[in-house]
Amino acid sequence: MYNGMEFAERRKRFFSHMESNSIAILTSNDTSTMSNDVEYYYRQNSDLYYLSGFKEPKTVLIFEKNDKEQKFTMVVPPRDPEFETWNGRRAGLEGAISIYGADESFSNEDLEEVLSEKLPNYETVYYETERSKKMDGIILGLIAKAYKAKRKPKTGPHTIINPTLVIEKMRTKKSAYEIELLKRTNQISIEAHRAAIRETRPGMMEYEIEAIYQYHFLKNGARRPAYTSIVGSGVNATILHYIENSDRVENGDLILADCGSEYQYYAADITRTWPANGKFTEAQKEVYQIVLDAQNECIAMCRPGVKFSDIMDKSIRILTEGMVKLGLLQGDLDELIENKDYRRFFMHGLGHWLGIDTHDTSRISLKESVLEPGHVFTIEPGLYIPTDDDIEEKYRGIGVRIEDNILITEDGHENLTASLEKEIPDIEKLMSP
Ligand SMILES: [Mn+2]
Repeated sequence: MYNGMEFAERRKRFFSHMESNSIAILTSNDTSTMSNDVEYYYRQNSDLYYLSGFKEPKTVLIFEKNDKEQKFTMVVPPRDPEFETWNGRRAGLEGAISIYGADESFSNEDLEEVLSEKLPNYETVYYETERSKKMDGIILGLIAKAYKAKRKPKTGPHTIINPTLVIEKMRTKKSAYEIELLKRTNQISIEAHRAAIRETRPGMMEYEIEAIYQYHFLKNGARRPAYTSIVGSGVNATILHYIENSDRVENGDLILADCGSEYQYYAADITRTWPANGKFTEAQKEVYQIVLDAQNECIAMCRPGVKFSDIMDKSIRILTEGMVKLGLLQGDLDELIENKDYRRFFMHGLGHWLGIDTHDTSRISLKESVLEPGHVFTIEPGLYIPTDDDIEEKYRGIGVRIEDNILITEDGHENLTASLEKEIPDIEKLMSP
């Protein structure tokens, strides 16, 4: 259901962040060809979507802020009965106003004309380069032309600001409406994970497990995964972004599945690791419990006012202690941390923002942020043990990652994926016939 009020509220806030006498121009992502006339599934530019809820390609949003007004303009593909018969419905110029709340709308066939009338009137231009080469040419051309025109007094555009920096700052704080969508996409993904864990048997192919996720995502209205599903068995679990998913699951393997749905443009990002035959070996238990302890302790730290880097440091300390305990590393704990020796077995960050994108608002460093209510991010420690000769044989090729999605609340946090089993007895129970 399209929530017009929500998007209007976001635009109001975006206007309030814009400098006086400025214009913002946001361009949709280009479509992309898979082969001949078959296109990849189209996904809107996340910032454009955030401010409009509009999903069609070949669209431009224009925000004008001057002494007299704040005007929101949509330049969209016009209605076209023949095109729509082949390719689906369009909102058109009328829908842009009546449904999407534009103050005015134009056909994208008139884009250059619309921009050449508006852009020279503003000093500051919010525009993200390199999203569309064609738009880059138009915008930079118009700025150059306005400059050459030597208007008196000179008031033409002279500053370009990347709007993404402003919008991403807004996007890190989720509204009540966004939190509802994040809860829904997480619930869908939790059910998918639970089914995958329960239905796993030695001898299955990794892609059969991937299929369980796809089925549950689609069946529940999440039309696609938020990212390419990672299902690695055995030593494949030690490859961080293993997406081939084409090996046979052997008895005695651990399976690491990092899979999340996208529901109404909101991503879930969950990882679980479980034994193919339903029982962890002692060596697998040892490694798994270290990662789980690190994850549980880090989640317990999540509350407003805490620096994410402190949580990250905590995870590194617990994991490095574990590496020493397993004999993977030898020496003084502080020195091992100082020298980053742990990176041989834990080589990625502890988490990332989550929202419309799986790796949400990536220009804003989570690591350098102080947590606030409305923040949503992942906590995902891991241990990845290579098959090298210097490692005790029973630990070779074990890969474990456990990932939950955390919302910061007024007085602490809510783990949006808490109901999905991760304690060893709970996973073994879930898998028992
Ligand atoms: Mn993640």
